[in-house]
Amino acid sequence: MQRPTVASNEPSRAVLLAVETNDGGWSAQESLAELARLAETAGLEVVGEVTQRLDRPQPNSYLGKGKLHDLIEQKSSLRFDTIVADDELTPAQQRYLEERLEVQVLDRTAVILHIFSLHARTREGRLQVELAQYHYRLPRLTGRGVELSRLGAGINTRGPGESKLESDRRRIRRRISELSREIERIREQRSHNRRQRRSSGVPVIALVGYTNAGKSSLMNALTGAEVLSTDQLFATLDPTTRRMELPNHQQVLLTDTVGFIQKLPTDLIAAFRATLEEITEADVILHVADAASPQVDRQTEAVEDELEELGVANRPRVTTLNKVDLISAERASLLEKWFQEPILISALRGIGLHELANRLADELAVSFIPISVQIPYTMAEFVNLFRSRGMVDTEDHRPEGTVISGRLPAILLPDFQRFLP
Ligand SMILES: Nc1nc2c(ncn2[C@@H]2O[C@H](COP(=O)(O)OP(=O)(O)OP(=O)(O)O)[C@@H](O)[C@H]2O)c(=O)[nH]1
Ligand SMILES: [Mg+2]
Repeated sequence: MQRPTVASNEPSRAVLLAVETNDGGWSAQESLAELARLAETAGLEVVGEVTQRLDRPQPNSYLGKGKLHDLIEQKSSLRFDTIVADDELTPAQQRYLEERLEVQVLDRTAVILHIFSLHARTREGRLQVELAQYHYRLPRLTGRGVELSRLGAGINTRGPGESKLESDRRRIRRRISELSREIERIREQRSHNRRQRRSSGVPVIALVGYTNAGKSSLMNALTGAEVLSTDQLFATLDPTTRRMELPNHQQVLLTDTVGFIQKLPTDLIAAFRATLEEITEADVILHVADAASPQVDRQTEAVEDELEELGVANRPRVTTLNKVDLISAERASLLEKWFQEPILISALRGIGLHELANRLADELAVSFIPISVQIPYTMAEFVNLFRSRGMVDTEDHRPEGTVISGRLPAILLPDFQRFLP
């Protein structure tokens, strides 16, 4: 499924393309710098960049015709064999660029998918990436085949292009449904494991953050785990969970998983649904922001958008500003105002970790909501759930059922709503 030229030994020479839209978000320059890092992580050699100011990308050609003409002029001097657009290209844009420039045409999504395929370690991770790649490829499979099939239809024949295209499509659709079934099986296994973890009564804290913010480094610093942490985008794909003891001796589980990035297509997030459920079921979200990144504010917006998308924007949250060893005191105090009660840490140098652990303990305590419920004897499993996941103050056995007063993690409240007096 990989585009062979990306994976071959000679690195492809790539020119990056971006449209500056003035939408108040990332500047094209910043976004291109990030795309360059993505491209390099994917094994491409970046040999040039082109940006153009437009209201929006051209529907058929992405960049304007004049810019493309300039680019064609530069083909022999830059010797590029690949272009990478900073936005997801429509199949029509991709086809047009391929025909005009006669080079490999990639976009941000294709590059991210390629990195994912290089970094997936577990069977689940690999299946999810493969599924996302097929979803990406299916509408783009047309290529020249579309013209052939259109021509063929006109004179009522079935050209070789069409039948090949159709059989490729069928094969991909079949594989997509196989993969979806398999991933669903793994997802059930994962949610079974999660339920078991839950019934063990240990709260879960999920690390989230922009890619390269230092989630895995923090995981390692807090738990002694040995998750790979490197100066690369999307070093981590597969989730890892480790036990950790807070200063009040409370045991918690810490989960490290895939990072976020701006312009991450929803399809891609959907493919990682099973993995991201580790986040959606956490009691507390531990956001790691990279204080040393000049784009930390926009990176945080991208993270907020994803958390919103995952439906966990209101989950109890602790925010850390990582890599404070790299920033000045002035910048630190500025950032402290911008974020909500952040904890300044350095995962690498071990700064602020004790304060962080204390804050996590506090947050877990307040994320437990006081509640009194009456549970009928026919639904005794909820009594067990309360005992294992909540904190019971009093438990009383009455004719109508078990009356429990105590505190429950906010995330479990909906399950107990029906037992309110
Ligand atoms: N100076 C400094 N570097 C840090 C700190 N924490 C992490 N890093 C570096 O930042 C880079 C990224 O760290 P990771 O822990 O891999 O980041 P991540 O958030 O897990 O990234 P992905 O898994 O790729 O999304 C590595 O080179 C780390 O050594 C810190 O506190 N100070
Ligand atoms: Mg990581």
